[in-house]
Amino acid sequence: MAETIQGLVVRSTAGFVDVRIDGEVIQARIRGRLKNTPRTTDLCVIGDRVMVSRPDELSFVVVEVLPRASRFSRRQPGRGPNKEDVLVANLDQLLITFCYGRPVLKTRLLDRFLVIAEHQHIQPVIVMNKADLREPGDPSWQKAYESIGYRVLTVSAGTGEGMDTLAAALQDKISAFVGPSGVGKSSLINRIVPGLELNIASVSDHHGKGRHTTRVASLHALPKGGFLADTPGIRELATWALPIEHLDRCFPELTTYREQCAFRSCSHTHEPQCAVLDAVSAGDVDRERYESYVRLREEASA
Ligand SMILES: Nc1nc2c(ncn2[C@@H]2O[C@H](COP(=O)(O)OP(=O)(O)OP(=O)(O)O)[C@@H](O)[C@H]2O)c(=O)[nH]1
Ligand SMILES: [Mg+2]
Ligand SMILES: [Zn+2]
Repeated sequence: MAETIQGLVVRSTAGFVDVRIDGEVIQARIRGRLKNTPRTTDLCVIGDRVMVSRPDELSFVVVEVLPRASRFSRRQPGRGPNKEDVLVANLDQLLITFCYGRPVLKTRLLDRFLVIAEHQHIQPVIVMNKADLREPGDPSWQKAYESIGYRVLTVSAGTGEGMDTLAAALQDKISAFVGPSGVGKSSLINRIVPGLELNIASVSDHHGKGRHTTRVASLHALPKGGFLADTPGIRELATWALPIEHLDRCFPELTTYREQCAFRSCSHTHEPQCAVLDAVSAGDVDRERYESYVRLREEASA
């Protein structure tokens, strides 16, 4: 077997991947034997570290996908088989992106993104784009998240507001923009990575529904170090492989309370002497966040 070399997957389409090796991007096919191995997860996605061999002058072959340190994934939407849909592997930071104007922010969906980031130990940052469309007055949802300890960055790809702070937060990390279609993920990346010119939705969308302009996820090198992924808009986000008994740990504001419940395996939904339920009643835990917890719990036990 010829010598193998390690690379980083920056784009992945059926059977072929673009791999970055020493600052250069090459196209490689995935070895047949790898493709035919049974699995419940995606074989090779952006952010994966792979071993590549070069059987002859003209071709590159991925012979191994290295274990993932972390991944942003969900349960594959639709009914089909129970399969993991991995969007990006080996992430340091998840840029959970929503916007002012349209499409309107859905905090239930935001909480799903946060839970997945917490479960995978990926640093979450909430990015609110289209600051130019913001109405006067601090929105109340933002204070609730900041008091839990989440960072909220208000930016505008259109006017450039907040872009320096955002760019600084990306330095030397592997980050990914994730969020619904139409919030401006690709627009933000175009502003950060000079000369990239990703496709963005060009006409204003009157219905506020995204149109899925980005179809294939891609990873881009940042000018001063680090990588930044663009991903297609997400409408459905069912958690994958999150044990129900771990769900309360994915809500950082419950940490101090969940240890004080009378029952060790307290679900924090109906038990007596539940410190979480008490904290919700007392207004010490945000009721909307608690409601997200209950819904995710119901879903996980369904
Ligand atoms: N007003 C305003 N509009 C913006 C801003 N940033 C992006 N947009 C607009 O939002 C729309 C969607 O932008 P995209 O960058 O394609 O959104 P996306 O999140 O990549 O969408 P998908 O690829 O479908 O997931 C476009 O019409 C942009 O021009 C902004 O800061 N302010
Ligand atoms: Mg896009
Ligand atoms: Zn409890």
